Amino acid sequence: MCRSEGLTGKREDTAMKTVCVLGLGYIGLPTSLMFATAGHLVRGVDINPDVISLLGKGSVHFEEPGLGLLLREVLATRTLSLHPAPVTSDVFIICVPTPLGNEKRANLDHVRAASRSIIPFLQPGNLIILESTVPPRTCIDVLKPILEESGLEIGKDLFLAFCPERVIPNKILVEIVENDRICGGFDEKSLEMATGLYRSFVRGEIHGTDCTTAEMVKLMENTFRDVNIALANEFALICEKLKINAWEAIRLANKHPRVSIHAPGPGVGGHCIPVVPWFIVEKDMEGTPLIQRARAINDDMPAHVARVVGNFLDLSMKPVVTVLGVAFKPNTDDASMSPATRLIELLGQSGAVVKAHDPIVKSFHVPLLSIEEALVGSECIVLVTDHDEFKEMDVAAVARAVKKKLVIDTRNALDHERLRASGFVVHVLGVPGKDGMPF
Ligand code: SAJ
Repeated sequence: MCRSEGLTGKREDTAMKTVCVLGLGYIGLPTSLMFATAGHLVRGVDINPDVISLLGKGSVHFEEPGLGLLLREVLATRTLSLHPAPVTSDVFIICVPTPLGNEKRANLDHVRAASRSIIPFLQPGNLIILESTVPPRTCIDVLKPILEESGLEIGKDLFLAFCPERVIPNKILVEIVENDRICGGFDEKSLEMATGLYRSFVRGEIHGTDCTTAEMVKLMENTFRDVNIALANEFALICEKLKINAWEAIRLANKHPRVSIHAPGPGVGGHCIPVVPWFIVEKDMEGTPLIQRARAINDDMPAHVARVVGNFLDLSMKPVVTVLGVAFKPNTDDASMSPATRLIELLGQSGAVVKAHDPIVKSFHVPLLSIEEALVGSECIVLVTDHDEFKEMDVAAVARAVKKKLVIDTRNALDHERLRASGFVVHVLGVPGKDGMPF
């Protein structure tokens, strides 16, 4: 037995387990750290030797508040050990990526490989938990047959559950503890075991259901967000045409007690929201017109922003366009599937010389320049990511650096009055051309 106080502050007697976590990325690493802090013996496994070696030195491979500190703590107390391959354990938790594959279907190669890799280590009584986001029925149709190649039967010798994460980057260590969780069990016993395990650190409620419902719940959550962002984007485009301010209209509509319209923007990025709706669509192409339309609207937003830039500048004349921010969301270093990628590509194809700057992102597929370099000769600044740093920019210095004073703010995040006072023409996504420019 172990007493878990740790980060959860909750004193709960739970049987100490050996927990093997497969995949030490955005979810697997924090999950390992939380189980280790709660007193379990965690074996973190990653197929990438660089990740194992870096983590072993107490450094983390992505930015997340508090993560490095916690890693060093659990390494020092030896409640976390790091391994290149699975180790015999009571529980196996699979946290591997499920990217979008061919024909916009989930690529489950990593899930299959991780499941196969634990077969030699499975013993009667083991619990296997999938955390990766997957299409409905993956536990039943994909995981179960693979795990049963061990000769052990799910529901009799082995127990299986799907327990998706719900955390948001930058607040992972808070949300992983505080948020309610959904836990889908193959049967009652699997559900009971998985729920008991997560209770060792989760302070939110744990809601039990079956595996396939839990898989669908996870997809519904992100699809809800994607469809709502598409609605906000569609409103923004209509408001531009109607010559009204979409942000003001949304603010007022949200005064209704049952309305909560999302924010328009240059498109939707990240590991999940642009990908996950397709995991529902692949199960029923004919039955998902709304989800598919929402995806198309959000995917087209970078093209809309590129068209707006083209309304102000003759791109064939090769003007320098400065893209500020390539992260998919503010104050993070994560540029996965960022709308900046498509925008930069489209502007480049139209002839613009694109210079990109991001104060936080370290690596991106196009070179990231310093703010000074990115502004030299600029004829248009496009704000893509609303990092705090951009909101605090020295407007007078920016005005001195650029060739032409034009800003396109796709997030309605900058101080437009200050920019205009320094002589900038400012266009805001979803707002008619105050400065006299047509759409
Ligand atoms: N965005 C908008 N308008 C909005 C909100 C977001 O354009 O009103 C854009 C953002 O700029 C960003 C993208 O959408 O490019 C996604 O950002 P996000 O912050 O909404 O989502 P993620 O991908 O960081 O995290 C989501 C979360 N899911 C939900 O909010 C339903 C998180 O809780 C999940 O854990 C995560 O997906 C996941 O892993 O599934």
